[in-house]
Amino acid sequence: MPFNQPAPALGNQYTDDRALRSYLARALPPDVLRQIEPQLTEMGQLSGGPLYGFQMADRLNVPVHTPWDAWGNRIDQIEVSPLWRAAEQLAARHGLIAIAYERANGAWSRVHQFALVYLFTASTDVYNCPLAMTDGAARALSDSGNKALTERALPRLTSRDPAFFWTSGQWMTESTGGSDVSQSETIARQDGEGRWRLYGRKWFTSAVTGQMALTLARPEGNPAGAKGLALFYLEMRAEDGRLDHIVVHRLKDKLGTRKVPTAELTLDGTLAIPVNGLSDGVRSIAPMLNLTRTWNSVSALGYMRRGIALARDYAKKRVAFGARLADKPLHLDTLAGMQAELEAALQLTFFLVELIGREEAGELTQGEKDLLRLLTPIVKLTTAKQCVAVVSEALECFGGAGYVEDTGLPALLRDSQVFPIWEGTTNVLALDALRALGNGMALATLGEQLRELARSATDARLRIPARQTQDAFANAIRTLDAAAAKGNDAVEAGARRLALTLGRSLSLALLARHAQWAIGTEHDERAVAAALRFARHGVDLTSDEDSASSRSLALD
Ligand code: MFK
Repeated sequence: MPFNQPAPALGNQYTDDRALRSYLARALPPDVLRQIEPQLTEMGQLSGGPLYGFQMADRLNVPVHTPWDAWGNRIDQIEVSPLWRAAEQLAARHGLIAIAYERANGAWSRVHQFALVYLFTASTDVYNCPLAMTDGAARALSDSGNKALTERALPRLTSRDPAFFWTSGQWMTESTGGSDVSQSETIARQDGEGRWRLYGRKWFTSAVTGQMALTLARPEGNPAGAKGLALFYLEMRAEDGRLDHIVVHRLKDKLGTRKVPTAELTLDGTLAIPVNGLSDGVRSIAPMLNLTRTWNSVSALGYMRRGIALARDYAKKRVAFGARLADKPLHLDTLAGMQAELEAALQLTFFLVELIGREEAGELTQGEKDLLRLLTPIVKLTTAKQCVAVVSEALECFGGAGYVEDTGLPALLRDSQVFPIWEGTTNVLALDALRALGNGMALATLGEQLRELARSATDARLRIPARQTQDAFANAIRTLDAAAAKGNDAVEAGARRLALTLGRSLSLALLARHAQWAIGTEHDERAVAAALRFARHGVDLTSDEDSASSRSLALD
């Protein structure tokens, strides 16, 4: 027999995940952890066992769009892959949306939900996409105060019964662009009976298999720009079961997320109901955007973890140059760097998740609300960038095998590349973070938070990283002030560096706080090693690049 490299395998993705378990042990009240741990263990077993096997077997399946039936009727039937069909059932049964709305564990319910999502996500080929939008729709409807729509849709969006469960689309992107939503061309017009009907082309309607969608449209006669858009609720199918004046043109041929049926479609008189008045649709859809961005962050964590879990297992099996990779100092050094990024991202993302849970439980101060608004784009853009880098490194850990499709590894990288794009690119979110600075309350609260976190890291080894977070924050403020003195171009040019500096500084401060807890409570030094390593990767990206010289460098 010729020699074959051993394939990587996964164990229980919850019990094997020290960083997640340690975080939950610190953050959650013990009775909450005791109560939810069996669900986490079950999801970890599913995710690393049968679902992972299913995913590999389902690898080549993609959604199929059948526009016409044999008799010439327009049907626009979309068949998703077997894995996706199973994922929908599992998501409902495990309460991946429901948990957040049942709120059985009060403010901790979001941590409960997103810990399960983190375990679920990398084994279900981006089924997190329709789930994110479903959660976002449930939240936007709840926030809207529209009692009739909430009563109609919320029980379905939050159901644990797969037969009753609905998923929702979020249709914002038009061919005028995914970022500048204000240019949307879809028109809302009242018919003879006073019902609103939508006319326009939606260009990136992910998860078109949902039963409903929230979408933006401009009521006829409204002014141009974002303010003139309104948020509408629509159901995909009319009472006869046919698509309601919706024509699906085609599914996108995308770099990754190939299981996601992302469609181009035309609305040609689709019935719709205004969610919250006839203007200010961007403001009304913002709760949905903020939640889907949080799903994006949690999913980025899930993909990082998957890449590392596979690379670790392989390192223990693969022998090269006379020893296992797990015994090679340079390979270990590489894996340690990846793990440090994951641990920092995990602390950061779940800090955001805790804020959302406390917001929904009515526990946030105004300063914390402003902080939540600021951190949502920052956490999304920070973790998305980390994910692409870590997953790319994970593929490299397999050498050529990481570049071969039927290992399943290349799909991980292709799917990861959606995270910095979906729900707002890095630059668009960096600009959103600038807007969220508002009157300065968010930055003041962040500064106070960083100081408190630094004070909690008392171990001598953690003093340097703790100091580093303080210095980076101070430097970020100085750079922002200096840019503001130069004008808007300078502020805008530095927005990404500012956002990443704030994101990485807070990650490090949270990781240092956690490391202090882990040495004291678990007698485990590994979070300290993660903090020191992450600190060496750098947290301060500020610089006062000259925007005029950037312009000539970029374009000539
Ligand atoms: C997983 C499978 C994926 C498959 C492939 C997907 C590929 C990608 C497909 C896509 O196209 S994803 C792209 C999705 N699009 C976005 O995420 C939108 C990105 N753009 C933004 O986020 C812009 O910042 C935004 C459209 C929101 C800005 O629009 P405007 O027209 O400049 O609005 P403006 O004036 O900033 O905000 C209007 C109101 O909303 C303001 O409130 P007021 O009316 O009270 O002043 C804002 O404060 C509020 N607002 C905006 N963003 C908010 C927000 N409020 C809370 N949170 C936010 N994030």
